[in-house]
Amino acid sequence: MALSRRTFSALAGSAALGLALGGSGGPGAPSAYAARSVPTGPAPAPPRADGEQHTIGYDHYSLLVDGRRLVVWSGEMHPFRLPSPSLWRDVLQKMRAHGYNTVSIYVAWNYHSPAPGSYDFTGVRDLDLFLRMAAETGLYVILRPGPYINAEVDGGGFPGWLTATHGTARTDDPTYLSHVDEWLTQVDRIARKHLFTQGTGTILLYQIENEYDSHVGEAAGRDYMAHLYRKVRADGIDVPLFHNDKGRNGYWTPGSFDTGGERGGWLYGFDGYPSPATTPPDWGHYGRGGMKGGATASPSTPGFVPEFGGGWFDPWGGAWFDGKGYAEARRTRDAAYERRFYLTNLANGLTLHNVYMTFGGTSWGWLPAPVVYTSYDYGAAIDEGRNVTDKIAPLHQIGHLVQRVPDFAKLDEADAVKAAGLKVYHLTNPDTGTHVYVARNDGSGTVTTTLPTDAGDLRITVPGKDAKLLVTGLRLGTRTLKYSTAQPSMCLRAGRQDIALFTGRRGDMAELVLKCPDGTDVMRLDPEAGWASDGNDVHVNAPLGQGGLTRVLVRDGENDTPLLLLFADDATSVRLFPYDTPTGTVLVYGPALLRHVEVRGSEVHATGDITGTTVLEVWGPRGIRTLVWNGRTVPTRVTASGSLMTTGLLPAVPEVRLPELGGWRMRTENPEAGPGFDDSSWKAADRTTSYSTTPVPDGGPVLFADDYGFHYGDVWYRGTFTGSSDIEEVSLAYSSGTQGLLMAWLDGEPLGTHRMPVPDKKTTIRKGSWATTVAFPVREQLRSPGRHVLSVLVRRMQHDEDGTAHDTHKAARGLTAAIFKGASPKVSWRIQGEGAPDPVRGPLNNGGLYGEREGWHLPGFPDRDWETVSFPRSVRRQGVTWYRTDFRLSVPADVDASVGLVLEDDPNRSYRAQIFLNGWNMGQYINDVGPQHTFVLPNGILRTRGNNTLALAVLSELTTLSGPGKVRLRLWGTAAGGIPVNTVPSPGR
Ligand code: IPT
Repeated sequence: MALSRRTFSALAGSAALGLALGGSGGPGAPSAYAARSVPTGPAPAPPRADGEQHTIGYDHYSLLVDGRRLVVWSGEMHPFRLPSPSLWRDVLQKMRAHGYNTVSIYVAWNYHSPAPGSYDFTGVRDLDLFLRMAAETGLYVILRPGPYINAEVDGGGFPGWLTATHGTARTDDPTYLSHVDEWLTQVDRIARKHLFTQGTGTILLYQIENEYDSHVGEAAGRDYMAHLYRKVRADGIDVPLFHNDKGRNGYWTPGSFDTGGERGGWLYGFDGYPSPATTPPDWGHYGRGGMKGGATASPSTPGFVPEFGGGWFDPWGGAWFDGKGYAEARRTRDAAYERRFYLTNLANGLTLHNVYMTFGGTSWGWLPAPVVYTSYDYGAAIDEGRNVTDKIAPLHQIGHLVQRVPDFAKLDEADAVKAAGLKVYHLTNPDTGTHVYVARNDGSGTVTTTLPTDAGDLRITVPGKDAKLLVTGLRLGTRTLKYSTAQPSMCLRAGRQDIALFTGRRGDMAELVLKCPDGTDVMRLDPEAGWASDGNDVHVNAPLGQGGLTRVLVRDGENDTPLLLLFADDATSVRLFPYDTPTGTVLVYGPALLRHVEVRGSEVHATGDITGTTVLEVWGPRGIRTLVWNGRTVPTRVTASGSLMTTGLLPAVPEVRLPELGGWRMRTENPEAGPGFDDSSWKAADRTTSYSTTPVPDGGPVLFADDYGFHYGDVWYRGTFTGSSDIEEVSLAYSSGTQGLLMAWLDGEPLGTHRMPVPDKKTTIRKGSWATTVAFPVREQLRSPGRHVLSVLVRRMQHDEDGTAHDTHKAARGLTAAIFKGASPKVSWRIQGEGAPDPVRGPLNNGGLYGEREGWHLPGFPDRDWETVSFPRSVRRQGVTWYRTDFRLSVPADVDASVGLVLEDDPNRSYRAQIFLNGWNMGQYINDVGPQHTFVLPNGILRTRGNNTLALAVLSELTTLSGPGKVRLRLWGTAAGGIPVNTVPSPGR
């Protein structure tokens, strides 16, 4: 066993690091630090910006924070997918309460940079604020600023303007690197103020690049990675760096590229998104079953999965993609899926885990990559409306377990164990002697069988496609557990007693045996539990989920620390929240969420959320007598289990009523289609060269929108030519991404619409390029000598990601060529896309529709003279129609209401709508594609106590009638509690 240990300490600058880490030893050379085994012991206290210097080291088993073993249990969320900073804190607190100790975030370059040299980290882009909140919440941060991130965002996070630059991205091309350096300088300037090593924040680890599996064996790739490494170090980032290997191929292990002589500052990580249909893979160090790659590729660093599926993304609906909506993702990757795969990861000795996603959020505006629609809910444990779903149970239980039971930070493989019908993993902790068994059922039927353990044969039941964790010989405070058929989920000391929680499925029978001296006094505090003593051991059993929490108190004369055993099924276990305060640990049972606890003398002040009537019960430091919940003292009594329990039930959430939406006003636009429109302020599209990967058509001109500085949303073209009666047809070639669309007019008369892909799949699109040519016959009355104007609107569905590092984000967007049949007139083109970026809402909020350029989406736009209409609507029109209304909400101040907007209509109608709430582009609804019908309206942008403006920009075709049909507000979740929400500035007109 390799026991070398590396400490990566708080040092500024890479030179000093190189020294401290042992200079320029080659790959595999012994670390400057003597090999020394780090014993199993309590995990470090939850992190904060405490002003102290800290070390972040590691050995083969785990990270070592200030010399203590830390299991990283991290959840991914993207601040850029939640454009209301107050709500970041809500999600972070939910993660902390449910067992996470770390948050992992991407930082998306495109979100912060509207143009080269221009960077914005204010408002909804305030990275500094996010990092402060994470530290205040007591979470470590894994920072992942790319420069490439993938993440199902436009261009994989590359800014639109990068598509129009020279050089191949994701290589060591100097032009590309100069842009990258500019980005990293900006991010690192903020990140270096929040390093855990420096005590100024909680950044623990930092990722460079993302799933980079091209150019691996080439100098272009190695030099690129080396450049990024050195750049980040030169910027003063002194925490361990890492990369997430896409294919578990052993790419980018320590020593695989030049880190400038620095050793010990690089971890190896690999990602995994196994399909629910597969057998969970053995990716740990043990290299079981001949498995190569995974952690075996880097024996000196701890097993690290920077991304492991906590759900999956969903594509557009309709015949082509068949996205089914996120309820389906949450069904196919349900709680049992997470338990089965994550327990396998634990059984593989992995000790750094990140659940991608834990909160998916919203790809609002023009953020989504072509592969996804607006919602990025991901089927994650916390849904897009910020509601905690029942998928949280395994994550909550495992998260608290690995934080509060230190044995899991150091596991060796132990003798093989077999149990009929199950796959069994057997591990031990070499210091404590605890044995760990993960019993996994890969079949679909329930298996009841005998599991031979070192503490004897255990009768266990594991449902199909599920898994169970058992331990023997585990220290529970001052006592020892012989075995348990239920999973230990936490063990803590509250006041003068130890508390241990055991969990399982509803209806399971938990059986456990404690080593206890004769004369042990066992008190069953809830009637469903049973117990017996045989002089040496105490046997306890409890059916799970019969009446909530089951409590059993164990006391004996020789030991003045009682042990309280708690038994809970999944639904009950997620209402148990441990919280460390400076006065000691507090355990709270009952609420839907515990946000914060403070002990002030004999008073416990706790805040959190309640979603249904409940008791509150609190165990804590000695002498607590009063419980103050969300600022109000609640009557309590002291129970036999040593807790304070409310004497009555806390009330459920007050009712929240949402108004009907009415009073719509309507205005049509697209004057650009008319022959008389003045386009003299538009840019002339007359370039002849481009850095796009799409070839410029012979004889030019370049019509690609990116080359004219238009990167997001809709783009208009007007081509003026002198006509002749010979023109029979005009063919328009365009490239748009998945659900793009092109509409054309000649002299103001509709020529037609083409959609990408056509819904019946009969289109001739080259998959991957989303480019095609469409021919429009020109009717006789439009063929005449004299001036003609061809107007074309292209809805672009963002740039491709660049997953393979072949500049696919540079595929053209917009019109690519126009060809006439019957004649070849010389056309002079002008182009217009989005206006100057909205300084508050950012570059991805708007495209180039007339209404957007004129501010029709903004609050306060004078719409009094617009026509009054009511929904449902039935119109036939090619072009853009806007609808606006106002509505007022009065949600009680102490209620967190999550609100969505629902659009529904006859699915045969071909139209789509962009949804603007108070000027913020909350996404795109495509009526005949779906699958998304509900769009989140995030509080902060949504004024829950005030007035709101809703605007819909509807793009409709001639082929069918168009709506909107039914448009309504929907209550997505309510909780009594919540967090204070600051209004997000929403400047109007
Ligand atoms: C992996 C990416 O790293 C991440 O950004 C995201 O795209 C995720 O997948 C899927 O949601 S890459 C993939 C090949 C698994």
